[in-house]
Amino acid sequence: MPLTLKLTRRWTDRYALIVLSGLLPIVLGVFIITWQAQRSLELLATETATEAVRQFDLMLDNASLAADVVLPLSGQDCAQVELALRDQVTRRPFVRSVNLVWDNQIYCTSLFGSFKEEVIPDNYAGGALWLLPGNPVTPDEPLLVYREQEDHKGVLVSIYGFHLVNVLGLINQKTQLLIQVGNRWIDRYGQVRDTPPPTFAVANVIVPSTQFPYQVVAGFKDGVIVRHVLDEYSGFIGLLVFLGLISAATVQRLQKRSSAPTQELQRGLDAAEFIPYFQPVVRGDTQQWAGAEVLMRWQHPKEGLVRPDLFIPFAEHSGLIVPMTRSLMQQTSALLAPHVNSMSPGFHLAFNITARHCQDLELIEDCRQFLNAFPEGHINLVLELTERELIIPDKTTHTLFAALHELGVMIAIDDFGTGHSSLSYLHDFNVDYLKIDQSFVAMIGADALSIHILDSIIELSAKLDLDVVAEGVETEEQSRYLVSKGVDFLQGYLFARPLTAEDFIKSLVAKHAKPD
Ligand code: G
Ligand code: G
Ligand code: MN
Repeated sequence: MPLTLKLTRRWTDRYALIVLSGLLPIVLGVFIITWQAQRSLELLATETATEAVRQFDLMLDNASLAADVVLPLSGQDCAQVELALRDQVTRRPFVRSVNLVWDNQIYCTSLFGSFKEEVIPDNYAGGALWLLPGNPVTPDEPLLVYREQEDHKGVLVSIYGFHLVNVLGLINQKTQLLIQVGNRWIDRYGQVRDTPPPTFAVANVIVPSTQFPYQVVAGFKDGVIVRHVLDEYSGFIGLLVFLGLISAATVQRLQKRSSAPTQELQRGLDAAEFIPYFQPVVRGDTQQWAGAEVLMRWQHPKEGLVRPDLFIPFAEHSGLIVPMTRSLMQQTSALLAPHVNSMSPGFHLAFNITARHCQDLELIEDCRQFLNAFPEGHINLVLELTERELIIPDKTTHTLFAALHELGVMIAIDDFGTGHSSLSYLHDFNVDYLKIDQSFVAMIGADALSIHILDSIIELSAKLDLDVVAEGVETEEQSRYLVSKGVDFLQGYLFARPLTAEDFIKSLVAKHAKPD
């Protein structure tokens, strides 16, 4: 059943739209928050690393000062300078030991006095810094050694690793930090490693010192953004959810409102509130009833009788116009078939159709059923196509109009002169009648210039061999003029207003009994 399928799809589409409109503010908001969180974490990492570099530079400044003081003493006898070395250790914060070097040999230390050990310059990053996990004196205590060298003279100043670890752990608990010296690094857990240092998953930042050959790496572990967002923006997330709900509710209400006219039309259709009115069309020469145009009215339970201009556009938009016209045709045949003898053979019954009717072939069956209700050939079924909305000829319309023609259905162009149909259009749709729009009829007696337009339309239809119906005939003068121009059929208040079925049938029967 295609109808149910269509309805189901529409329902899910509508549901999806509501969900989407609810999610949109949340997704957008979370996207912005995440971006913001990423940026603020990058900022925090940079600040933390920069602060760490400042602190390490401060420690190394002390080492450098101590080295500057004792470097000139290198080469002198250890016993004579030993005290000067110890003096620096006491004086300079962070400094653990000061050692004198001659020709890359340690020969005097603040700790032991005379001493002998080789210095391997390649161990030192930039020739100046060496990070080591411990030395023979304290094998488990990391050390940072600062080296100065001038010709044969040299100084090594060691700094407690404890101070480094302290800085790495204390500046900012949230940020992961490590200091890298050459190919070795140490983090807050105090282990010196010589594997490549880790790259942090979030906001990995590297800040090198401008004074000494080392760098600090900062960043965060995976998952920190989610935690950061939850910690810092939980109120905002609540607001986003609230906005999402409002947005979804608004869309739902708008949808309800936009589907309200359609629902109301459907209800009217189910309740058979769309009923036919009939406006007679008379012959130009004899003024006898030649047929009638069927006009739809909405017998609304609250609004009363509603004119079609007010609801046809909605009916067309929703596609309900097709079942509504079908209902109109069924009611008309049921009402008029019993009185077929009061209608002369060839009596016209005209229905208005729209572009929507021309999108598929359903109309053929509706017309066949209508004609089957009457004795064969007695009734001329006319379909009026308004010129205001052009139908694009394609395979479907071609099949449709060929089949209608086959059935003997006639086609009239309604409101002719107000649109823009080309001559090929008249040919494509097998047009039999032109209905001249009432605005042109109203020009009769008004001014001489505009009457030429009316004349031209009448002449054109004669040349094209099309019958003409003039609409909106309200005065005797208009009627006379149109007849003098050879217009075949007239319709308008002068002859009859649109009538209820009851009045129309009454007149029809009376006219038949006593033809005028
Ligand atoms: O009926 P009334 O005289 O108010 O007509 C107003 C407009 O509504 C006219 O343009 C007429 O063509 C259109 N109309 C009336 N009945 C129908 C109908 O059954 N179907 C369509 N599509 N238009 C109609
Ligand atoms: O389908 P169409 O657009 O032709 O619809 C005819 C419209 O013209 C309907 O609204 C009908 O009520 C209206 N009508 C019919 N006769 C007259 C008339 O003599 N004068 C005016 N003003 N309107 C008319
Ligand atoms: Mn019409």
